[in-house]
Amino acid sequence: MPQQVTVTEHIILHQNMVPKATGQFTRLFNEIVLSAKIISRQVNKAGLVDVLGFTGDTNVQGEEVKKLDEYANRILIHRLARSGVLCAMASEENADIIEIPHGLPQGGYIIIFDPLDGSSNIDVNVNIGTIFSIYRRVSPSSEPLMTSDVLQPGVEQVAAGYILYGSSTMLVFTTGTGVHGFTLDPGVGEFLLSHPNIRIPEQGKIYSVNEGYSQYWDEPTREVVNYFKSSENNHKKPYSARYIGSLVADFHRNLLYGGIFLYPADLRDPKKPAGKLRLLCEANPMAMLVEQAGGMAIDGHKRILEIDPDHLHQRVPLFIGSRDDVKKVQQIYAKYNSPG
Ligand code: P6P
Repeated sequence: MPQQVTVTEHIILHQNMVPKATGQFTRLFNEIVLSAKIISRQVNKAGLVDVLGFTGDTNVQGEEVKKLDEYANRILIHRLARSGVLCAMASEENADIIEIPHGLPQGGYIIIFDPLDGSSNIDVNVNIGTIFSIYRRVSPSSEPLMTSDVLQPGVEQVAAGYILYGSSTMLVFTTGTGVHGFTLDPGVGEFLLSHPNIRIPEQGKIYSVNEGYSQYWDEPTREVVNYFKSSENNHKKPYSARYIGSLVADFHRNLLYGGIFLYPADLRDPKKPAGKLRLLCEANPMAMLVEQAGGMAIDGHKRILEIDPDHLHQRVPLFIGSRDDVKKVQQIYAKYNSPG
């Protein structure tokens, strides 16, 4: 009989090994797990809206399901606020920091999340995901919360992960001691350990980028992508192109198979010179995961986790995946930035 370890058991086991653990983190994580189960149930109904509508099912209304990212956002804010261990939250869907409602107990953690990344794909049944990033408060709890408590560099994350809603629902996360994957058994309603100690291959055979924007790329980005498409790379033949247009799905595949995901800066939108992906709720959590799995994540030059955030919805170029592939990107960009 295979050893069945639930995510709750796994967290308690790991937290028991953390000196001075108070149980606060476990309570926060349990609310993430509950939110994941609730969102998974709703995401998996999305395709049944018309059918359910004919049966008079009042649980799922078209506008509610079509607005699945708003639904996921509401669920996460409601559940996480009731963990009793947060002093603030931030969401990709909310312009400003989310205060904990008065009357609810607070604690020393901050969570930043993208409630349903890639949600535009739900109508065509493409995998989508929730991404989260957890920090400890820096300022004294006796003082008012500081913006600097939320705008911390990625190296300060205490945990990061994602929930992938696809052929099965998976929870993949790290608390700084490796990356572990759990698959939801809907019959039991538990996330069971299915991918212990995930390691990303040091070199991949896949590159993931939206080549539709190639006319907007700068010269180093063009050289980087041509390198992976050529036969003059470490692989001695062209890498396979795989791009779903859903960060969590593209990242998850490359994490398990090896490869590199690129969302470079492009000249398409002068208001978004740094590309589309957000530092705090997308790049940082994925960067912590990939480094914990033996990979790398850079903005073309510097380590994503060492970027000091300027503002909540700051965007960054992202090159993330197998260590040797990301190192190659760094070498090519360095050529264009070396003095002289
Ligand atoms: P593009 C989804 O909208 C998302 O934020 C990520 O999940 C995905 O990687 C990216 O945008 C896709 O962007 O510009 O290629 O459609």
